[in-house]
Amino acid sequence: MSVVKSSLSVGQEKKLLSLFGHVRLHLLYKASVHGYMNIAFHSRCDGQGPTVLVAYNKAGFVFGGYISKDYAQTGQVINDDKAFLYSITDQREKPLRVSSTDGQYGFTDGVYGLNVGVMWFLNNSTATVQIVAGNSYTFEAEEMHGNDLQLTECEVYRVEECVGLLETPWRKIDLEGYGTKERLMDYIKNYKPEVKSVVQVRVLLVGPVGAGKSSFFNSINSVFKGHVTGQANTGSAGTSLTTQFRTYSIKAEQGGKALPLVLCDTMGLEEGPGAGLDIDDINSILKGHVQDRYQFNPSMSVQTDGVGFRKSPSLKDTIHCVVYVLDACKVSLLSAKMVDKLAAIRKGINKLGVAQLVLLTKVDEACPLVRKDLTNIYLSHYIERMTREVSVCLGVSQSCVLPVKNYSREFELDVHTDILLLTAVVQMLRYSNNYFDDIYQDGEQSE
Ligand SMILES: Nc1nc2c(ncn2[C@@H]2O[C@H](COP(=O)(O)OP(=O)(O)O)[C@@H](O)[C@H]2O)c(=O)[nH]1
Ligand SMILES: [Mg+2]
Repeated sequence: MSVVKSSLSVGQEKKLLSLFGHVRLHLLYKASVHGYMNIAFHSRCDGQGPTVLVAYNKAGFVFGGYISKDYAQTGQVINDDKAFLYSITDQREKPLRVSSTDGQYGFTDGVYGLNVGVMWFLNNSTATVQIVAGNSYTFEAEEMHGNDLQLTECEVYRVEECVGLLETPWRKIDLEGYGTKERLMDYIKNYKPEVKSVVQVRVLLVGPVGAGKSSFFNSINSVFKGHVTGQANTGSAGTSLTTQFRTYSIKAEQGGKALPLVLCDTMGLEEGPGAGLDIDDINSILKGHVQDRYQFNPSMSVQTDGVGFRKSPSLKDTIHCVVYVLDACKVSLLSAKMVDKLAAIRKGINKLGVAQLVLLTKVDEACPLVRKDLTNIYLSHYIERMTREVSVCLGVSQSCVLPVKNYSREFELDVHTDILLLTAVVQMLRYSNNYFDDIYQDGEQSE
């Protein structure tokens, strides 16, 4: 997935946020990525509730409008007493904020961009802001945009109220104390696959670059090591840091027995054809053809005569559970191409009957209440909504979505982080058992 990032500087974001109460901004649309096209704009922004449009020009102005009502392409004038226009520049300490002249008018809900009467963004799918005579909002052009109507970028963010926490948790799990952590660790250590020929469950982690696949392995390894370690390379480069297929065993304790679990880390999924992991690569991995340290070639599928290709894999070499790894902050930004790619992968996996789960990472970055206290995770409206969005987007049930926080900058373990990570592993083992049950029932078990 190309990572869609906000163009707001820290200072600009701070000024923009100062126009609202306690909110967070969620990037929905970015012209340089999705195009200055009305279709792209509306497919991402319609029906999203309160949004703010953020336009940038060469003169250094960041300006646009907030509306509290949906874009819906009704062609109607929408009354919105909360709507306002704003402008931010380095020269001004405080943003300029302009409410509509009559205190009622919000915008005209047409097919092109944001139309606030006097200014029309994305009119005719262009980067030029159209100025229309009128007095729906009154301001000095020089103050609003420095008379520069040619946009260098245009973004729309959903404005989300950070309302408190849910009264009852959306999922019940015991996050309290070391007893829970010990119990989960014991379950994992003592787990035995239902099929005798398999000693270790092989879990494949797939997802966009930067979603936290390598970090998840490092985090699980850390929990069992007793301190934070970083065996697999992690980072924030735009393209895959991991170009090898790696299979990681984890020791239950220093020098001890390996856990009944192998985490398989791959190159990231990327949008375009011929980039990142493709569907044929995944099929080869699923069927057990790809060995540890196989070197992927991002522009070529797995070669059947290549080094590291296993010609006749058995059940123990195949993948028993596929885990889609997605960044909770980017769920709404998954491109249509990425969603299609995931759907195609899922279709192939459905045929094989392999267990499928979703790991939702970076919950700490996605919700400030969770960042403050990880035990808020099952009380967070936002995380609950993200798990729902992911389940709809991938076509899996919500119970298959496992929110976690990986270790990324800490030195020391934290018991709540551990419990979430271990809970995810336990689910992977349980789902793998379902898969083995199916195989067993199909009479394919040889021993
Ligand atoms: N805050 C936070 N950062 C994370 C989390 N998981 C991963 N990261 C960071 O995200 C970046 C990409 O992670 P990485 O594991 O390399 O992604 P991969 O490409 O899927 O293997 C790294 O800088 C990690 O430290 C998480 O749960 N919380
Ligand atoms: Mg990686």
